[in-house]
Amino acid sequence: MSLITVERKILEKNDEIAALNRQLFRERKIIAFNLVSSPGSGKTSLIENTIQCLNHKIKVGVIEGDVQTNLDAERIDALNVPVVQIVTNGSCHLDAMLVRDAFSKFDSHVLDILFIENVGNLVCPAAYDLGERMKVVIVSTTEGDDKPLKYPAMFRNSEALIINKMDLLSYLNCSIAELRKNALLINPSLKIFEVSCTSGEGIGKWCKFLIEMSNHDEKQG
Ligand SMILES: Nc1nc2c(ncn2[C@@H]2O[C@H](COP(=O)(O)OP(=O)(O)O)[C@@H](O)[C@H]2O)c(=O)[nH]1
Ligand SMILES: [Mg+2]
Repeated sequence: MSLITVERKILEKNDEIAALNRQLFRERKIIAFNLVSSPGSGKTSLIENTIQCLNHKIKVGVIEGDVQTNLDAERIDALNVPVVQIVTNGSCHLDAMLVRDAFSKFDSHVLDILFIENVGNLVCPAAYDLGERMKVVIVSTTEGDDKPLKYPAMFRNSEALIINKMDLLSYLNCSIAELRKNALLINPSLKIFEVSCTSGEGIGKWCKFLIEMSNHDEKQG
């Protein structure tokens, strides 16, 4: 019983800080995306492709979350984009406090979009609000079409789904129709993008969506 109480307290504290993060992002007119997926599905590749596609027309900042190493931050830094690496030292997800501390290291007044790359797994990050505008779940074709059914919380809590590694589809036993059907069964309002970070297919459509979101926010003031 006490374990359950401790866990609830941790989540309550997290939600309090997440609400403050959300308020701060809104005040600074920054759209924050929490990118969640299993390891290797292409979160960092998607961020790299997006940065190149947006070509500094929209100012991007990145928070990288990993259990160990700053390898992903080095990839983003190579593109001359501000990046802060969080090393969780074993924890399987980011939390709102870690994001608050990482965000304080940016010159946040010059950012339009903040990508937060969460630790790779389809379970723990689903439970933690970071103050993001939306979670974006990435699934690659190599993972199969059943993942939405096996990890429903992640798909329920996300607003967009990126299906990555479309270039490999012909080698795999993965049905995009089935994957879409399973995802929409869990969350009928998911916006779905099919992309390949290797060929660049679909990245333009995804970036158009980001630009529209950003323009919409500008108009709302
Ligand atoms: N064939 C193919 N490989 C990809 C694609 N996107 C990413 N990869 C590869 O998948 C591996 C993991 O990608 P990464 O972006 O590091 O995944 P993360 O762990 O989710 O950040 C790397 O070797 C990438 O080059 C893709 O669209 N097609
Ligand atoms: Mg990565």
